[in-house]
Amino acid sequence: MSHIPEDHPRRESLILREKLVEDFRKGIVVPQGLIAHGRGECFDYLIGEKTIEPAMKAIRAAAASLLMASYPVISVNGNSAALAAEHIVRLSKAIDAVIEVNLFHRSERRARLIAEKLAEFGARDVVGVDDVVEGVPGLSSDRRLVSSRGILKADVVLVMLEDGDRTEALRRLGKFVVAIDLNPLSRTARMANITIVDNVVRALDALIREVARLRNHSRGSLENLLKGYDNREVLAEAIRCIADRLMHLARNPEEIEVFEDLHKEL
Ligand code: PTJ
Repeated sequence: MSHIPEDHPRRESLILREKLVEDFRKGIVVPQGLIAHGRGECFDYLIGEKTIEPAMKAIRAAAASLLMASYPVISVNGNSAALAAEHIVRLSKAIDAVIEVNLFHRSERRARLIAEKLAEFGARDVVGVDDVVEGVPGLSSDRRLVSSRGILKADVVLVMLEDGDRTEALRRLGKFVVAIDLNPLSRTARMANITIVDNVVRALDALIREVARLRNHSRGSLENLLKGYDNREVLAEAIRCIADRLMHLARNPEEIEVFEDLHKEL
């Protein structure tokens, strides 16, 4: 990994980039994944690079749904493995979920490399490597290839950095889909039952904490939490967060950080 100075103002963001580049070189991340990350970074800027309140609402509902699930599955692709393998394994243990490798740009080698990376972080059993079947009707991408011990059997599926077609196809199959996607306008965001508009790294961290907090709550209280959740409203709230933030800066130019002696340079 390239050296990133301790005091670099954008250190956290650069570390994530380095993780992706490193795993791109290893063959875990595809080139398209680097582009997808750039789109995500842009939305992360717009939400202020923090977990916004609507994301917190979605995280609470997601934790409730995962705790109530009878067969939860965490779907992992190249980018999510590069950015958050450790979080994914920790969450899978906390909710007793199966981890499945599911790729848009699939190759057996990539699937195996991702499973090996997850195993390095302590994953016991990762499906979706050499046990996949054509399991998602109406989907022509490689994401239709799923495991009968994983997504095919799941009632709740957690997806990250997705393409909307698959989320829609999973919904048609009757799966309850929780998505993590920084873009509140994406098809994935709109097709999922619950959408966490946040960076996958922050979102998983918060989700693990929320699962621990809700673990001993009664089923009735978890059900109530879910009943009160409205994904359309939460997405609208996330869009308002971005709009309000931009309008605030547009109306208060003194809050835009610039180099003070800008004009003296002329
Ligand atoms: O590993 P593969 O073969 O399965 O391919 C993975 C990619 C990411 C290439 C594939 O799924 C893809 O093309 O995804 P999309 O359609 O570009 O969608 C990715 C979505 O994730 C976009 O809406 C991005 O805004 C969002 N995103 C990017 N980085 C992050 C993110 N969301 C959360 N956290 C991020 N770090």
